[in-house]
Amino acid sequence: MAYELAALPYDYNALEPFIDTETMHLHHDKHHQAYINNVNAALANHPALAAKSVDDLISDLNAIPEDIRGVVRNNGGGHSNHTMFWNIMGPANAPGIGGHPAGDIAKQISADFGDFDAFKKAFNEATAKQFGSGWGWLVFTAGKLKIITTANQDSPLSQGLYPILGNDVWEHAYYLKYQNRRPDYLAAWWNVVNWAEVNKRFAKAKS
Ligand code: MN3
Repeated sequence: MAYELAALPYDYNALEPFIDTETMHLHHDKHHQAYINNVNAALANHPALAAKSVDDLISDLNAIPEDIRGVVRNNGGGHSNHTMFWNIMGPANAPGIGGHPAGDIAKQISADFGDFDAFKKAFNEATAKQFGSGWGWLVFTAGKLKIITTANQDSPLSQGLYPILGNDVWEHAYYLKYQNRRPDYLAAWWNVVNWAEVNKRFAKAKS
């Protein structure tokens, strides 16, 4: 079964003014679609691998033949990461979007980082420093939340870590609106985080 691009769970303009409509069209319709096309092409002669969910696929890179492993890591990672990314965001100013987190994730953030502002600062600083293209992530390991970054489209899943949330700092994610001002993009992004979805992912990370 070839992977397919799901529609965004909101309108292309729903994240304005924090993420602009044109960026959302290019990012979802062109970049995410390209990752899907590339991983599908790599798996064309590997039906058993293609039958896995993309998250299962990239959770076990050693199961992938060496001649396609790099392509699958990059493009399967791209598909998984962007699927997560669209779903942990929501329409700006809608209830439960942006602002302060609620629920279990709010309590765990307070326990591990002191408060939400300290957590945001730590996440933004770590992610701003990711050299070149990559992602900033929140994971749960050894009973604690941890901020990590990865290069390229590498997923925490490939390290045995379930991503609770992640922000894309490839230039394609922000350059049209923010140009070289990655820290401004990082600061604005929190306005569109869907905390209900993040709480769901936190529950899964703990299970
Ligand atoms: Mn991207």
